[in-house]
Amino acid sequence: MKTENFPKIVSSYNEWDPLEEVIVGDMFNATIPTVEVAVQATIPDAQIDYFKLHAGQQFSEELVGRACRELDDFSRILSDLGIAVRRPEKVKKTIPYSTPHWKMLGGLYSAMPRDSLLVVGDTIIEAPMAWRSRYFETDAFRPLLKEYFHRGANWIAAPKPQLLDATFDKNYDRVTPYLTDRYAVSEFEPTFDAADFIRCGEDIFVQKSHVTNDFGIEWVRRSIGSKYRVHKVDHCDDAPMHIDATLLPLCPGKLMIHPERIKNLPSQFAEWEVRVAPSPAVRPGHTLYMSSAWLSMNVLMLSPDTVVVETHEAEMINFFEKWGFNVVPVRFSNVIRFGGAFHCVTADVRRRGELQNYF
Ligand code: DAV
Repeated sequence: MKTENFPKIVSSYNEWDPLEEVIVGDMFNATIPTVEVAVQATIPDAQIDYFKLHAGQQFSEELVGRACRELDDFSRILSDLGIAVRRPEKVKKTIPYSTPHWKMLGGLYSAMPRDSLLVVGDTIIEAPMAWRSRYFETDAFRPLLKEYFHRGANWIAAPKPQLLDATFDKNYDRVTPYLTDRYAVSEFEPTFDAADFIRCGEDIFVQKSHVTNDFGIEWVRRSIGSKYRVHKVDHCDDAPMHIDATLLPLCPGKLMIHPERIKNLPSQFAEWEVRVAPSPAVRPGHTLYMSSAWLSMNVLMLSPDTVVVETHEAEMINFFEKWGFNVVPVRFSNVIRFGGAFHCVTADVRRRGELQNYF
């Protein structure tokens, strides 16, 4: 099939060019994941017993419903701004499944396409995710992926991982994995979550984490080719999973970082203005099932000067306004309970702009 004459349907090289089309996830039937090594390593300790007791059941109907409504509202806000919003198919997650080697009581959700889909230029890569409960997570996005392929995009999936016991290191370092190099995933086979990568044109930054190994990073490096340089970020996160609450390039020349998770700033950013994110709002009783409160940093750039921030994060809103950005505040408390905010729940399909070198 000849594809050269298609107008580019998928085209996104960085985190900030004007957003034209985006996939927004869905919390439909969000299900409590089965606790295994890479889950235990990354969810808050306080949630482990609850997850063990209820794995395979849907999370509270009430909370899931509220999160679904927030995602619908967010989608409407983006549509009203002229952005094409695409949503996944509603796929049930409470269905048990198995491979020849293991059984899961159910899946997780289709809420966070940033985790499962890596968009690099005109290519969408399905990530080989390390949580067994996320094994079929891209199914809900397949109708969209097939459509984008028919309209000229490249669509590839990383080698399907086996996720055997050998894929994991149950003696992973719970305190300083970045010093000992003992993460919850071993180097048995390539695994990564797309959200451990962050794109700045020709330069792509990645963190090794409890779901992303060197094998996975090397697979991405070779697959995307010599137009890109992939840099491993020297972090000091005690439970790393996803770079997008750690290091966020906002537009050319402006970088937001977490106050404690960056050990050595990548040298590429030496000339950039780097500001440390303010602490998240304190919100008693706001149970976070899968993350820390630093999802406050998990913002989405709509263009180089406009950012979506959670309504309750007053300090963060102030931080962005003082730095010269326009802020679009959006209510998202209920989505955030499930481990992601605006960057996580989206996958940029198309941003206006070309491949550039920003350093
Ligand atoms: O702070 O728990 C969340 C990253 C979500 N993609 C954290 C990291």
